[in-house]
Amino acid sequence: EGVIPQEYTLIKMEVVPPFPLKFAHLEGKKVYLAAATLRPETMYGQTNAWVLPDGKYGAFEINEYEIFILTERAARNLAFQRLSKVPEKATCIVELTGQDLIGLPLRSPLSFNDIIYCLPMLSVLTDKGTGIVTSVPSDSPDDFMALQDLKAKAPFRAKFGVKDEWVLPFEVIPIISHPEFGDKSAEKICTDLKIKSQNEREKLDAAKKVIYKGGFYEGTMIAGEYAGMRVQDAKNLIRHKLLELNQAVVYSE
Ligand code: A2H
Repeated sequence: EGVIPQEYTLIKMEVVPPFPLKFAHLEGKKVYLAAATLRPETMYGQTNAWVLPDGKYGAFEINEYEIFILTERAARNLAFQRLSKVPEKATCIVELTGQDLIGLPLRSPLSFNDIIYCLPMLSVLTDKGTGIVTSVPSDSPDDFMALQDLKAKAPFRAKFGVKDEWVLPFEVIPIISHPEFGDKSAEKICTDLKIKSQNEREKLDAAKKVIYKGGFYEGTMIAGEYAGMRVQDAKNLIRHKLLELNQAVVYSE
């Protein structure tokens, strides 16, 4: 854990009913995967959600009618940020693994794709954020390489029970244009750095630094309501709109 608190936006990715057997009894409630992001302005380009297959997750009561799926650690932090049914106490209704979540159909705010799916990524950390990540392969090298791995490697899909139709139809959606890297900046830098898979941690960290800075300071929105606006100006407008519409909540750790 860092010394400087990190403020994330938690995107409420709604699990589309009918629910799987493990939490079928939650039918009638709104169940969300709560994905932690620092880039709310990229939500137009979501193609899937990521979980760690071996990770431990739970379904936690946020209030009378809303359930968040995330790590217990994140649920406890949320409870102390006034987001729990029982004040200052995280109540887990169902214990889940990442594998249980793979294949869930999701409806996520701002996403151009109406339905997206929950998929495995091996670099998801369960001691950071919520352990749920929303995937924007146009602008995140990690997301791009993890999606690429699943698309290119049928045995990798099979290992985690991932169906072709959860992955293959989903293309990179250009949402931000960058003077140096174009409108699929993550793909461009992964190609430039000759990154071969999601396991090349050092190269991906280098890629991430370049993209994160570039996209934020020099990028222009080319999709959505704020197309034409600089990313640094659009970011807070989009964030506030998501919060105002209750499609996202603030989370710090
Ligand atoms: B970002 P920081 Cl488009 N494990 O959101 C691994 N990665 C995680 C995570 C976890 N438990 N929780 C959050 N993240 C990711 C969008 C995005 C992100 C784009 C570009 C860059 C980027 C879409 N994925 O992050 O270590 C989330 O991915 C680059 C840093 O707290 C979150 O924002 O700085 C970011 O890492 C938070 O990482």
